[in-house]
Parts: sequence; structure tokens; C-alpha cells
Amino acid sequence: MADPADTNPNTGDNRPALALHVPEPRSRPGDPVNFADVEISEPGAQPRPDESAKPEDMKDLAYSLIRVLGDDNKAHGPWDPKLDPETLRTMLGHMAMVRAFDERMFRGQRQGKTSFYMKCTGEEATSVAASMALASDDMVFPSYRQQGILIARGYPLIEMINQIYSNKGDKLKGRQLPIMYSSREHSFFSISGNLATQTPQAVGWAMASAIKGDSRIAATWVGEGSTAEGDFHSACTFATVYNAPVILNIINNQWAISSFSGFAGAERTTFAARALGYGLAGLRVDGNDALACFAAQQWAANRARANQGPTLIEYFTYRAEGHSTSDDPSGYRSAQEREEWPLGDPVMRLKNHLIAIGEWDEDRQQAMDLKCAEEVKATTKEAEKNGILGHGMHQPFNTMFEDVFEELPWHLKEQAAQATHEREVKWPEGRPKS
Ligand SMILES: Cc1ncc(C[n+]2csc(CCOP(=O)(O)OP(=O)(O)O)c2C)c(N)n1
Ligand SMILES: [Mg+2]
Repeated sequence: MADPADTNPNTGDNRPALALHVPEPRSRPGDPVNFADVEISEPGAQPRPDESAKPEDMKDLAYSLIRVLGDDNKAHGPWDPKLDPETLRTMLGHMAMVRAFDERMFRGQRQGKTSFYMKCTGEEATSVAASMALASDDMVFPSYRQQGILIARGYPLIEMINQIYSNKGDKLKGRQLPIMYSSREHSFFSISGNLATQTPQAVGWAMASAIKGDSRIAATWVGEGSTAEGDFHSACTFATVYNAPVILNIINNQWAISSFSGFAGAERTTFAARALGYGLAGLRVDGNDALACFAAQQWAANRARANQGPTLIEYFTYRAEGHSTSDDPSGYRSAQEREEWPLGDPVMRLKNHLIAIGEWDEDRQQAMDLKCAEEVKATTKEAEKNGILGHGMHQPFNTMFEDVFEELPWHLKEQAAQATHEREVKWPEGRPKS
């Protein structure tokens, strides 16, 4: 006989009441932070399989962390990409530029020059170092936090700022949210605000490249939170089924605005382990180690280019700042997290590595930082001549209907005519200058 005390008051039987688990982040504002439970692999300890390895023979790499830079600031183990000092300095220069650019644009938003900006502080290596391992004409399908790719590919800063200001120099004519760049010449697919849509698009592009017998591969970047979207899983299925020449990069920066990574599944397993269920090669990388980021992307690029299959890479990193200029992280996470993050800062680590191998010093670093800041400042001034937010309309009104369709469909023609008419009624003398 069941003890009457065990009786479920809801159902009247003695089966236990069902319950859900709701994830809770490790710390909330004001809480002390302890990352002791985060497993950090020894730099140099991970094996580097051949690029043609079968996914099932390299499962461990989806659960540990590929790391190259040690606490001694030296490079260790088989994943050391052995880059020459000049390339390392170029990489550091791009990362320093991203940081300077982020600082200035963030300030620009606070000064009312643009409506919106997103920094990538702490994640610079995952875009700069990773994209440097690709060919410049490999097609990239980024999310909104990979400004480092454009900077590494030499996209002019002024084009970025014109887009952020939605001014008359903006090649996208103010029709995209600030920071949602697009550049065909730089093989940089238009950024979409609809999370994870870029992932099946990257796989589709890679499939098309293979169908055409081309040699260019595709790579996409997606936040860990966005992997909860169905699109990401469709991308993985198509990638594995057709052995598409594509790299799926997941940036696990621990947060998706105010939702921590647990809501996308991080309490149960790693994001790299998603690869295993699809039969994809999976790598998990210290995202604050620029050399490891480069090496993993290079491994995956070689694999894709040799028709050996797609790779899913998780970069384990930390979003050091707010999600965007519209966010205030002090409302939902402990400010101490940033300081306690056990994998350090990617720019400092690369700088310290160059110093440790006798190829850099603090004076040159200071000069580099100053040069980046001055270049961004001068380019900002230049871009401001094309206009800033709130200083009138920078693009002719009717351009909002153009350029999407080769031939304007009838319903847009009607809307354009109606909008023009309404403006003529409202402002018979023309729109007043603001
Ligand atoms: C389909 C869709 N759902 C929700 C949003 C709103 N949204 C914008 S960014 C974001 C968080 C994404 O987090 P993550 O994927 O981890 O990327 P991160 O911002 O950390 O780089 C959300 C929920 C959106 N833009 N698109
Ligand atoms: Mg995130």
C-alpha cells in the first residue's frame, strides 16, 4: 500500500508530480563570481587529427578546449599554427583596430550620431584570427558581432561608419539597421537581424559552389543563443547530408542578451557536441586564444577545400560588454564576471605572446593603439561630412522602394505612388529641412 502522504494532490495517484528544470545563471548582479567549475584544458594537450579524420574518431575534441597559448605566453602543441611574426603583428593590429573602432562607435551612439551599435569586446579573436585563416574570396555569412572580419579583409572604415550613420555615403542607403553591413567585393554576405538565417544560407552557398565546381568555401558565424533556432539545425542537416564545403562557427560568449547560455542547452553538453549527432566534425576552441582560433579555422578550411566535409567549431569566449547600446547588463549579470573570466583577454594574450617571443614591446603597442584611435577619429570626422542621425534625410525618399527587385512588383509600385502622394499633400512646398 502506498503511504497516503505520497499521494499526488493534483492527480490523486501516487506517481510523483512532474516538474521542469528552469536554468539559472551562476551569478546575478551583486553575487560573487566563481568560474572554478569551468574545465580549462592544458594548452598544447589536444591532439590535432588529420584534416580527413572521421568525426567519430575525434569526438573528444568536442568536449575539451583546443588551446595554444599558455600562461607562459608561449605557443604549445600540435595546434600551433606557427605563424611568422609579421602575420602575428598584422593580426594584433586588426584586433587593436576593432577595439578602437568599437570604442569610438559606442561613443558616437551615446552622442546621438547613430541609433545603434554593437561591440565585440573580448571576442575579437573569433572573427579576426578565424577569418585570417580563410582565403579572401571565401564567402562569409556572419552574425552582427563579426566586424573583425571586415577589418581583417581591408574593408574601408569610412564605408562602415557611413553605414552606421545611415548617411548619404551609405551604400545601403539607410535601409539596414546600423552595423548590418554588406559587401559583395569582400565576399561578406548581408547581415540579417533575423537570428541564424545566415546558417542555412551559408550551407546553400557552399553547396552551390560545389555544384558549380568552384573552389571557394563558405563560413558562417552564429551566437550560441541562436543555435536554439530551427534554422541552425536545418543548416547542420544539409551540411552533413551533402558534405557541403562549409564551416559553422558558433560563438559561445555565454550570453544571448539577458539569457545565459543554459537556455540554449549549455548546462547539458557543449555546443561543439551538437556536431556529433549530425555526424559533423566538431572542434571546441579557447575563443580568447587567437592562435587556437586561427588553427581551428585553418583545419576546417583545409578539410572543406579537400572535399573532406563540413566542420562545426565552438569558440568558448565571453561577451565582456553589453549586448548592444540598447542593453544594460548590470541589470541581469554580475559585473565581476568579466574580471573573473578564466580565459583572459584575447588582445592582451596575443600581445603578450609577441612580447614573449621577442617580437614586440609595450612602446610599440602604445604607438599602435594610438595610431588606431587616430585613424578611427579622422575617418569618423570624414564620414560625418556625409551626415549623421537626425540631420535630415540623407537618401532620396523613393530609394526605399528600389534595389530589392529587378523590376518593382505592382504592389510596391502602388505603395510608392501612395507614399509620394501623401508626402505631397502633407508638404506641398516640399519636406521642411530639420
Ligand atoms: C529570430 C530572432 N529571434 C530573436 C531576436 C532578438 N535577438 C536579437 S540578438 C538576440 C540574442 C542572440 O544571442 P546569441 O545568439 O548568443 O548572440 P550574441 O548576441 O551573444 O552574439 C536576440 C534574442 C532576433 N533578432 N531574431
Ligand atoms: Mg551569445
